Formats: sequence, C-alpha cells, structure tokens
Amino acid sequence: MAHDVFISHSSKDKPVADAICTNLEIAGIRCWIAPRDIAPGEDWPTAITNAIAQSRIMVLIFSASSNSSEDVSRELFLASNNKLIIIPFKIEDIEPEPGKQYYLARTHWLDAMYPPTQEQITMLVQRVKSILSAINPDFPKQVEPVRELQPPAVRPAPNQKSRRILLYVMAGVLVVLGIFASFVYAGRLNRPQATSTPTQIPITPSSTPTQIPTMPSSTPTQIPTMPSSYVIPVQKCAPNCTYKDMVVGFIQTGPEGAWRTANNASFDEAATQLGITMKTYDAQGMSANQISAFGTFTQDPTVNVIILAADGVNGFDDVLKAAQAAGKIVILEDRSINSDASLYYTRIGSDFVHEGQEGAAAMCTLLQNMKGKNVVEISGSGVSAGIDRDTGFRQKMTDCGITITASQNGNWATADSKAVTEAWLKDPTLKNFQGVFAVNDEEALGAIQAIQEAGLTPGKDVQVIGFDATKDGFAALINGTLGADIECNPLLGTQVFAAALKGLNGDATMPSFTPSQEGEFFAAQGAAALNAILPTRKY
Ligand code: GYE
Repeated sequence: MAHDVFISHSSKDKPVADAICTNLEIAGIRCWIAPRDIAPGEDWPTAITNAIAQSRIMVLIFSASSNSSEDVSRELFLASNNKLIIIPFKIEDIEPEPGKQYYLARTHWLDAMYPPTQEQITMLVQRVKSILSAINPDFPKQVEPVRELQPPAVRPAPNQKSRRILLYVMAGVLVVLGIFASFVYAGRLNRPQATSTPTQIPITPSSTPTQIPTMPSSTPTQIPTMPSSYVIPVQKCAPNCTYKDMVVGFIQTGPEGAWRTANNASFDEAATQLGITMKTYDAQGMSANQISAFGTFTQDPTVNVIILAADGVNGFDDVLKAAQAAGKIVILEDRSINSDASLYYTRIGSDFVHEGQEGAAAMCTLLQNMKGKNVVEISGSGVSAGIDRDTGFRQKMTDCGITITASQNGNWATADSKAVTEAWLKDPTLKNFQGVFAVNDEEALGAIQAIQEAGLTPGKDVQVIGFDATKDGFAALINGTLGADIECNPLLGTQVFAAALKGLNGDATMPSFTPSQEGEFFAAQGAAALNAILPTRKY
C-alpha cells in the first residue's frame, strides 16, 4: 500500500508515535508505522526498507531512546539514501548523537514536548501537509482539525465565573469580527488610508493560529493588484522600527544562473550596508525545503521578517498563515505564488507575463524575414517566472502568426538547454524551426551552442531570444548570436528591505505588488551601442 509518511520512533515512544500517526491519517496523510504495518511473519528489515523506499517524508519522533536506537540510525541512513524529507519532531530537549547529527544537521526541527500538545501536533500535520501539496499539487487542501490525544472528556457545566469569562470572550470575538468586516468592506481592495496609523486587527497570540479568509485564486500565479485583507502583524518596535530591529529569514531558491547570483548578492550587500541581521536558507531548488524552512523561521523568536524567493507556486498557504499568526512580516521577492495576496505583505519582482509579451513582440520582429514562424520553447516549468513568461509569449505570438512546435523544460541551465535543442535539431519531425524562445540567458546560450554545433548560424538561420539581460546575454547580443534579450532586474535587496521596514512599522499603504521597471535589448542595436551600455550593467 502506497503511503506518504514513514514514522520512525523508538518503541518506548509508541504512545506519541501512535497519536501522531492517528492525527496524520485523520488529515488524509497515509502513514507507515511499525509494528502496525508489518504483516505477520514478514521480515522486519525488509518491510522497513521497502516502506522507507516508498515514502516521501520521514517523521522522526526524537527522544533519548530514539537517539540511542540503532534501528533509528539505520532508518535515517535509508531515508537519506532515498532522498526523503526528514522532519525531526523533538519531544525531549537533547542533542543528537554524532551518527544521527550527520543526517539531521540540515533538517528543520519541530520542537515539541512530552507529551506533545495539540498545537504542536497541528503544526506537524500542517508542515507535512504543506510539503506533500508542494510535491504533488493534487494533494487534498483542507487539514482536518487534530483530534485530542485523550478520549473526549465529559465537559462539566460552566460555573458563574467561567460563564462571565465566556461572555467576555464572545464579546471580544464579536468586536474583532466587526472591525474585520469594516476593514473588508471599507477598503475592499485598497488598504484604508483613513488614519495615519494603519488599521490593525489585533492578532492575539492564542493557541490556534488566527483564521484568515482566503480568496480562491482563479488562474495560476495570478498577480494581484491590491490585497483584499492582509492583516499586518503588530511589532513591538512599531511605529519606530529601524533596520537595526530587523531580523530577516531569507528563503532562497538555490543555485541557478547569473541572475540568481546577482539577486542573492544584492540582498547580502544591502543587509550589510543597512546593518540588518539576515539568516539565509538555500533550498537547493526544492519548494518542499522552502516550506520546511518557513516553519523554522516562523518558530525562530528573533526573526520578524521572512523573505521568500519561491521555487514553486503551490503549497505555501498554511505556512504563510502560520508565519502571520506568529507575527512575521512575509514578503515575496522575485517570483509570485498561488497563494492569495491577503497572506503576505507584498511582492517585489517582475511582471513576467509582460516580459513574455515583450519576448513575443521581439521574436515577431526577428522572424520578419525568415522563411517560417515555427518557434521552439525552452521553458522554466514549475515557477511563476517560467509559467508567466510562457503565458505572455503565447498571448502575443499570434500577432504575427508564430507557432510553438515544441516545448521542454531547460531548468534555467545552459547544459540542459543545449541537450534539449540538440535533440530537436536531430529530430526530423521537429528540426524545422526558425526561432528559439528561451526563458533565461543561460538557456538561450545553450540553444546557441547546439545550433552552432549543428552547423547552423544563430541570428541568421535561427533567431534566439533570452530573458534577464545578464553580461553573458549582452556578449551574445554583441556577437549577434542572440537576437533579443528581455531585461529582468535582480537587484531587489534594497527595495525589499525598505518594504520590510514599512511592514514592521505597520504601513498599510504598501501595494501588494511592485513591478520592477525593465527594458529589452536587440542585437540590431549594434555592437558599438551595446558595448557602450555593457560597463553599466551590474549583473
Ligand atoms: O529569469 C532566471 C532565474 O526568477 C526571474 O530565475 C527569475 C528567473 C530568472 O533563474 O535566470
């Protein structure tokens, strides 16, 4: 039976492991746990090895007894070999022994206690759910409420005192709802400008995270213009927070091309200049890791701002809600995600749909004197930059009758894109194309290499366009192998930190999206003109 989660634990922690298993399964997550899932007479080591190989996530119940368990060490070894995401659920405050440290050093601990509280188990279920929905968008959305660990207690009739408290609480809730309704209806898409100090709906740090309505987003990576109801978490230093008060958790994508290097560097430089404390996390290209990192930064009491450069589009709702409930200001830099704008403070980045449209217009210009208008696309699937450039290009390509005859993911990388293009050039059914639409410069350079090695001339036999306008992109424009390069600005550090400071100070006037101002460059501008511009390029 396929399952999602392998629960690793010491037999001494069976009650906690069983409770967690029950609650995960209530939430629709299929678990494998010993001894329940070992068939009578089945060989344990084989059963465990197969179970781990078929899982996506390992939840490790970490305690003194599991720390000293050889079986748990072997399970960790197998989990790492099978590239499972490991979530250590710490129910005792002890450090892992060296052998286990090896596997747990880069994971994100979920601190709990013995026995764990409902809230801690809720956090674990949400974390697992978010990771699974990131891995597989079809994964069920709603998290079922976690059932209490002990059998339901018979509730005693409330006495005078508790009845009075009950009344106060209900009154309080009504007041909050009232303010909320006024907030939504008074400033539906525009944050109220009424008062100089922004309207704050008090987020009382209660046991369960504040429920925030989510507006279903229609199309994928819908770029919202103005949020409907983002509640800005109130900071102690507000309204006079300074950069010195800012502690940032920066969740980065992981290594990509020159654009990403420049983007990360712009944050490092700005943080140093402004005296901001910044903790960065490199997600190695996996949004599942990013969702896990969110949990860590959300639990980190020192962090008050979380910045995300998304490696995916789905699965962020729950961690955004948790971060907001924990009082963190969340800002999206660069890419958008499929979460409603009411779940984050703002996004700063490019309008990728617009870039895609610019790309199509450039390709139309370049194909004017070509014998055909067949274009192959080297995409950047799974993230908004690739998805939206593709959307924008396809919206405009019909203006001049372009047909996309093949499309494949190039992983933002030169080598992958070269291989993809080589395959198309060798395929008699696909080789008849006059243009290459590559969603970044690294991919465009890969296509150019393949075209040249096939004995064709890029810029003459085949027109290639790229995105980013990096120095390497410029060099290709200057030598004429690249026909056009649509600029995408990576230098966002200073702007994002300025927005974060506004967020810390409760500034409700910040638009939910601030698109970067960008242009495009053509080989037709000529080497002289382009060479004059090149020294001014910072990336
Ligand atoms: O175009 C590409 C990078 O998200 C805009 O990601 C960014 C893209 C950029 O890998 O080079």
